[in-house]
Amino acid sequence: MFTYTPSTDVKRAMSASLPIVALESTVLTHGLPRPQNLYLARDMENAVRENGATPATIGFLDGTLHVGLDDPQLERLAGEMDVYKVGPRDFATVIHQQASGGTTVAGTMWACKPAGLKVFATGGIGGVHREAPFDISADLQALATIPMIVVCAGAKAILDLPDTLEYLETMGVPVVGYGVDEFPAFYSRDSGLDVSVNLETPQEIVDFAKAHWSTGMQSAVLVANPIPAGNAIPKSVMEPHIKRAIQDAHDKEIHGKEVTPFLLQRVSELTEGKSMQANLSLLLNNARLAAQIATALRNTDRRNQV
Ligand code: PSU
Ligand code: MN
Repeated sequence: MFTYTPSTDVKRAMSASLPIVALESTVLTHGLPRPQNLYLARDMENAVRENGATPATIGFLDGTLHVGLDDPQLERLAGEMDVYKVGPRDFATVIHQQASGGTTVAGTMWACKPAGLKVFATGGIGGVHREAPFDISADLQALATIPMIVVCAGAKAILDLPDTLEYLETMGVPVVGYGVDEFPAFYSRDSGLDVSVNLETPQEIVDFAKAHWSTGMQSAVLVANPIPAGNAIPKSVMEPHIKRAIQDAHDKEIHGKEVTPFLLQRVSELTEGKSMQANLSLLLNNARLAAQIATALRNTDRRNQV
């Protein structure tokens, strides 16, 4: 296993077996404009703390993988202009170049392996892109192979959601709706698509994940937590903006890892910032739920030990 540097808080939480929630950092470096990205990072960390867990925002600074960033480090990563978007294939690049970068969902999950972290909150996972069937986010590969509980608000609505769910089924990743039967679509609570199971409480999610892993399965459990109703934008309102943004990406010949950041930013412009507000709201909502799940997981492990 490779090495990582835990923050003081994370080290303390690890040695006392306290609940920890991993947080990604591509959303900071590539997903949101400044300075909202830094405010969001702090708000997510506070949301985790208020719900009884220790936040571990993960990212690379000068080639070192940090599991938990202290506030000056968070400020630095959120303020850097030219940093990498670090998926699994970019780990060697940033280590070799001693560079900095925000880890994607897949990159963050990979970093959680040596750190032994089991619960992770993000906004929306990557997936299969529309009209580009071979542009499949490495997030799906990570979900297929790393046993963690990942809390999201569904897959980003800019994606092909039916194909994304098909891929997750192929790879043996259960998709849990948190109190819902319908797979949420990031900005919207509706998608017309089914989850594989509807669970109502953090404890139920923990029991479900334990059952999943007791079978020897090594895949993640994906928890889809719908955006709070007050900040949701109906699918019918979002869809024309998303179509327009995808067309713009085509016209501008945006490819590869630039596609997702471009689409998120373009959709935010087209909705006059409403989609960004929705994005912030669902990120906090997921941080809260993940902290509750991490706490339930720790309590369950303690009970099982005695
Ligand atoms: N969710 C957000 N904003 C983001 C992302 C997710 O609300 O910026 C990031 C995540 O880090 C995710 C990445 O892993 O986008 C997916 O990128 P790609 O489609 O290139 O795999
Ligand atoms: Mn891609």
